[in-house]
Amino acid sequence: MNARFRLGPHVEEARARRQPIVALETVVVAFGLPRPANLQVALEMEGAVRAEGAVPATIGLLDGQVVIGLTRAELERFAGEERVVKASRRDLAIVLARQRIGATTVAATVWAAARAGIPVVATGGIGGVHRGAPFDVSNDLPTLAAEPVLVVCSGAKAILDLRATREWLETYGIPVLGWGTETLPAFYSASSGLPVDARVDSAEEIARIARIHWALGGKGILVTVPPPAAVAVPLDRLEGVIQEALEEAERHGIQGWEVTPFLLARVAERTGGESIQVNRALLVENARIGARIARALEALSRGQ
Ligand code: PSU
Ligand code: MN
Repeated sequence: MNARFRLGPHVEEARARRQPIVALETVVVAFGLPRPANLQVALEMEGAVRAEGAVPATIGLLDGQVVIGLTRAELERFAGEERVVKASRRDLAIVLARQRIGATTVAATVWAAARAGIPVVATGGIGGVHRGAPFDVSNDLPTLAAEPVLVVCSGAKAILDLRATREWLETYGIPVLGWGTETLPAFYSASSGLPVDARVDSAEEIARIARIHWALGGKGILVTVPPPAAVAVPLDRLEGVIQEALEEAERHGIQGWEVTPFLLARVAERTGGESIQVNRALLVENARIGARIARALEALSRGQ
């Protein structure tokens, strides 16, 4: 790592003590959730990581540096009124050169975590292949194919073409594991009906698979966790809402990086905030499971 990177004090300390670390992204904070829930959820995710004995490293771009482990005061800037740029990998140099505040997507977060030697990232739903636009593929996918990082998520966002996204992962050799499930979760819903590559039932088993995958030169791994049953919404109940949101995006000519935040906000509006409740719950749960996996990986590398 060079001067373009800065470790937060808690992450610096965690590294010195060889504590497990979980990286968290900031696009979900700045663009994925409304204020003030966004800051609360970000802090709850960090708390969930700590409660499982790991250290959170929330990543973002500030003052021309990639910050790995934002302090609370820094994190508040991503959640507040200041202008924040959505930064995927193509934006990194531009945002850093201009010293803007850049929230990192899953792609940019995975990329940064790989540079910092952090093997686990937790998020809500990854980006993927958009419906009706097979050329609109989130950079989350090729970055997962390029970096040896394990991402804990609830599948890809339900606004996407999940079948095409699932195929893409297969084509690029990214193992898709199901946490206590045989089918890929669909973000707000427990199941998309599409198969995962293997059901896994413990963090230790995931750590063993990940270690071998990386020893073989493999790159990204997805661990997919169904949203907590108490808040999950059946897939067919959301389909109409998603269709309406997609039509609205089309009518407004929404394109590029704005598509995902626009669709998420419309789904939230049309479900009367129900989708936000699911999103919140699954983000915190995924952070918690990410911490357990990070701990199991650390134990394996210590030979325990
Ligand atoms: N998970 C959530 N909400 C989000 C995201 C993930 O629960 O808003 C963000 C991630 O940062 C992901 C991005 O990388 O959505 C995908 O954006 P795009 O489709 O433009 O690549
Ligand atoms: Mn896109």
